[in-house]
Amino acid sequence: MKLLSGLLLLLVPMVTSCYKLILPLDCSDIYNSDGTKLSGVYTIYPIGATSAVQVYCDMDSLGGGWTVFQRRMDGLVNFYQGWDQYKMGFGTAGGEYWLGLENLFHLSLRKKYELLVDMEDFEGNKASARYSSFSVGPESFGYTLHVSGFTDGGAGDSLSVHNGHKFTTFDKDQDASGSNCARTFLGAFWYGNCHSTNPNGVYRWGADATISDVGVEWYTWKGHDYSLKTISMKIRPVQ
Ligand SMILES: [Ca+2]
Repeated sequence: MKLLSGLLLLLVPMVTSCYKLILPLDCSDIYNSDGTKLSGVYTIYPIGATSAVQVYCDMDSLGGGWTVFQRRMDGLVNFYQGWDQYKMGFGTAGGEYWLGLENLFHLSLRKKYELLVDMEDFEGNKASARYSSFSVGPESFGYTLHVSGFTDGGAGDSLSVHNGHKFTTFDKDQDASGSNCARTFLGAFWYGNCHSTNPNGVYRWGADATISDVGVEWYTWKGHDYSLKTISMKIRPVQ
């Protein structure tokens, strides 16, 4: 027993120091290994050592450790982008951005994730929607969305109807509509025929019934005429 406890005394610090050398796959790895647990921009490695990408980590909501993969907040980034941009990601981690479908696919391969969608209107109200399971399939299957297990945080469920759909951009139509939903509603998403939420739509400052359906929308909270002030989609490994 003395030998065993001696070995453990040697091994525990070694294992702990090695752990810090492992590149973080997502924000939960950073949350679990880093002493500081502040929300902000961090570097993660979703596809290995050469895949460094900056993301915003939400270390506050519901215990923290969330990797934000989509974020709208001020309209400074144009989200009407094509397939290559949605595949590889665009924008800036300190502001508005899309992490990229290829990164989401690789994260989905490595861990089981839950999803949190946080949103805010221009009157200061906040709401959220949580899903106990989230993953994205490979490009060969159109980066199909798999989402289930809704829990209401006041926003209602506008995403479950998008479950099982492929991703569509203005230059790649994989939706369930006769037209191209990305072109019609000026966004890019896992459109069906066409949407209950359009988080990558046009940033257009609140309510306007004259340009319905094209805004940054979450139908079950604010309808199709209201474009949100902020929305962010974030994932965390299931415990
Ligand atoms: Ca179509």
